[in-house]
Amino acid sequence: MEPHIALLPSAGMGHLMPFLRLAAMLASRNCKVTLLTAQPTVSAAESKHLNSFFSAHPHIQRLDFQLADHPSLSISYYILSTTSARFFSLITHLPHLTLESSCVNLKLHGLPSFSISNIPPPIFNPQNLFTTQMISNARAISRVKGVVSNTFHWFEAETIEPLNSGKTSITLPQFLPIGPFKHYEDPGKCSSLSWLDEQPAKSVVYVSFGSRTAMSKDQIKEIGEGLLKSKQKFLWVLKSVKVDKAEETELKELVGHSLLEKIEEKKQGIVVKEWVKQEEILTHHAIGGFFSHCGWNSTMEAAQRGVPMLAWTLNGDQRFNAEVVEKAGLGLWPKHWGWLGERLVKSEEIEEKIEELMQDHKLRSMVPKVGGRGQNGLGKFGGTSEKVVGQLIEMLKL
Ligand code: BUP
Repeated sequence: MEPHIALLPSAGMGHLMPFLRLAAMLASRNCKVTLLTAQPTVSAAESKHLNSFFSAHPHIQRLDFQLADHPSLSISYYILSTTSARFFSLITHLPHLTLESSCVNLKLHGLPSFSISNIPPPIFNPQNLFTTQMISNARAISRVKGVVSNTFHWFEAETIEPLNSGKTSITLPQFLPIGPFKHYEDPGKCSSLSWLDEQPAKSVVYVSFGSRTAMSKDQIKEIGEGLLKSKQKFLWVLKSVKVDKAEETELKELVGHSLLEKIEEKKQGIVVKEWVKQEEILTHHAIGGFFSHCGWNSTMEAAQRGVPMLAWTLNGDQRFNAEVVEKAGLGLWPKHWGWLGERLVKSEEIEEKIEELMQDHKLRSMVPKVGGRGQNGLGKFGGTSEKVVGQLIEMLKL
């Protein structure tokens, strides 16, 4: 008998998207899937995505879950980790760590070492709400049966192997890398794709810093000027508000009148502020590079398509993710740009790195290898991730 799997995503697009992909993946392998949808959702974008997902997947059951309810404890729990294996491995150890910002490196038994400067600053403050919640979640990890993750063995072997070796200083559940997640059918085409259709192959930089990043006007101006100076074509998705709220600011106000006029006049690129179909954009033949905040979903979307990345890590797990990108040969990471708001990154610095992203032969020859490895992971016969999916489904039947 096939297993019946209930999935419960937490709030935020960066969490919801991988859960929808996992739901579609398991349902396509004859599992019965129920998606518990926490109510109320935090944004209109989430409700819209859920509605279109359920109409495209009528065989997946929807169950609204009021946040005050408590699930039964008599069932087996698995976690879908929505970050890199590298950052997850740090989180698992948080309840047992005393972090000193004066140290350079952190060495946890059995795991590769971490640079202290890559750890998000709130983690050094035990009173911070984000930190207390992470520590409480980390304590619960030992009670789950397995940790499903949108990564693949080749991409993060140096972390995945020790996590499953039993040699870490704490006992951890099995880590199950089953990525890169494929995108599920979502009918309709977004307007920026028509502009891309007119551009030459691999000529356009796609610029997006995720759904939760609001930048200062000065920084937006430097990015715009830097893109123009680089002489590369660009498609720039710009957000002005944090945490998935509806975008109300006019584009002109967001970018600034004179910069927007300059962009329109030069016909070098387009700027949009609405939600785009990022996966379709990254698949488009005109895309030659991705200037990104290195959110883990975005990273995996670029990795599976072999799109070179320029990482600008703004907060959270992003520096850990960028380390993975850099080590795998998927992209560039100017570490000295710092966390968001730490300093103003000037247009000349952006220009220089965009040129390197689009023209560096060594980088551009390495990246297709990463894409090939990602595709192979989910190959029907012998793919490392495909084998783990089979193993997971067997575990779920028990
Ligand atoms: Br913006 C945007 N369209 O316009 P990450 C994002 N996405 O499809 P985040 C779109 O949202 P955290 C848009 O493809 C990815 O699947 C994108 O997740 C999609 O970043 C997802 O990359 C964004 O993990 O989350 O949302 O900043 O802050 O948790 O890293």
